[in-house]
Amino acid sequence: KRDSRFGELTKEHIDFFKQTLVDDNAIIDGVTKDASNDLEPFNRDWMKKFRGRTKVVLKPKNVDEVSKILKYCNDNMLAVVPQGGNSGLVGGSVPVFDEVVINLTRMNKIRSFDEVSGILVVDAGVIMENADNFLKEHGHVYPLDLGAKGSAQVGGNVAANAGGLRFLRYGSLHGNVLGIEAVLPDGTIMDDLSKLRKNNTGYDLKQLFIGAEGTIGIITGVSIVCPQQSKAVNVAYFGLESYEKVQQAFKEAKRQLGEVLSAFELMDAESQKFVHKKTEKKRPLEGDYPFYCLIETSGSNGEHDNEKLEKFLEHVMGEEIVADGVVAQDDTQIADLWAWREGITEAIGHVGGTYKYDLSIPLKDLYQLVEDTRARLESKGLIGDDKPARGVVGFGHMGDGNIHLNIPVPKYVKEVEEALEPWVYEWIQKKNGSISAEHGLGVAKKNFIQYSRNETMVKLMKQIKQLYDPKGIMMPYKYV
Ligand code: FAD
Ligand code: 2HG
Ligand code: ZN
Repeated sequence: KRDSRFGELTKEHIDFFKQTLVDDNAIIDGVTKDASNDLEPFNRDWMKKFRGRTKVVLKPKNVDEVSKILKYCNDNMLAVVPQGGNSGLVGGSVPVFDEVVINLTRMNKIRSFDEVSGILVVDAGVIMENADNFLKEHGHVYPLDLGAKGSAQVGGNVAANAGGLRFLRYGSLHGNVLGIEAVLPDGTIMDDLSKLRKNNTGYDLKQLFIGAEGTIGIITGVSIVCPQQSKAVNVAYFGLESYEKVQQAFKEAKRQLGEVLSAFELMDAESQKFVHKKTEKKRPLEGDYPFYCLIETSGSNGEHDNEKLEKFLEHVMGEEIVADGVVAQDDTQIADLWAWREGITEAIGHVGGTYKYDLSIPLKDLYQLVEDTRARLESKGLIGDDKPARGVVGFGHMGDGNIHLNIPVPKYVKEVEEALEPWVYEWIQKKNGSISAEHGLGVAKKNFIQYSRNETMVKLMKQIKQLYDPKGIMMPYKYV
């Protein structure tokens, strides 16, 4: 139900926004005229699962504009949703009712880069692929990579504390983000855009914004440390006969590839079928296997890395840990192999909708959940070509103990949802896992936080929210 404490937008509000954001295309105004078509992409999430009905999208150009409009919203009790590239997968980036959308797209400047330290300072709205391309021109890479890099923004990455495909090597944004500039709901600008690797002067407040999903303020600038681009990158794609062998392969990869290992990703047979159906590309391996892994190495010495990788391959094939494998010979083949992993979400999306669960589970049980889910939906007669669910797919960041359980459906239906929730979350709780490894809670998981956090933790979160956003204008109806 819409919270009646929040004001409804009027012409007067629009006049203020127009005075404050002077550029022509800075406002999509659905209050004084009909703008439903223009507003639609900002109201609808990537999965087409959540849909709001905002009447206004504001696109500020700098931190002062963000500050003025947030203060105004706070003074006038207008609810707010910050929005980046709108690629989030938990419905956080779109309004639930008529919240004001503050979209960061136009804050897209690279502020500075230091080639010696590798520290990049950007506006929050810089698209991650643009950041990565800029960094590559300077011999560096963005420490994060994910399938939505063409639309997701640096600010969105930080707000969601995204993990992605380079996490195994470069770690969490909690370590890589050195500073944040943010605007609090009352308009206060929090300038903590530090460029220091170490800074132990009191509480590290910027950490609260990493993963806060827009609930305590709007991130406008980010300082982030970026690694050198590796001269030698190799990618291999394997087929394996069992999850037991996948675990052995991971152990061997860590043991033998150690410091050059930069990704270890898991894809099950169903995930690869969906990609194949969508792309119709020739599959990397001839045979069919229940599991596939993608391994990437990144190092500074090509000869040394190749030698290591070859030895590793010889070993895992000789010991029959890996049934078959292929190694990319050039950059095109590297991209082609990665597409079998990165393309899964999009390929599955073509079915229509997807029930998505993004979970951390102790490695030994990581795939068991997918099998249990398959058995459960099968026993209820819910999976099949003419059934409500078209499959049960498991893939993810094996190296980080993070699996993505996806159930593609032509239409979102209660029957499937009720079979999955809260059952999946109960399963996770029993294993002491996390119901959100890297996508956040948004609106999708707001009722399930207690499966991964105890009462004391939830209470402390509420206190923090109260402190930063006493009027509760940021992201109402979402997780806190
Ligand atoms: P949005 O979707 O716009 O917003 C995400 C959340 O952050 C929302 O709650 C929003 O309110 C808030 N927010 C956005 N910008 C700001 C800001 N400036 N200040 C405050 N709050 C803000 N995620 C992963 O972790 N790993 C993956 O591998 C991965 N792969 C993906 C692949 C595909 C194909 C897709 C569609 C998504 C994937 N995601 C992944 C999820 C998503 O792309 C990431 O979470 C991404 O970081 C979101 O960035 P965004 O700019 O699109 O943010
Ligand atoms: C990935 O790892 C993303 O590809 C998306 O986090 C996962 O679609 C998903 O469930
Ligand atoms: Zn992921």
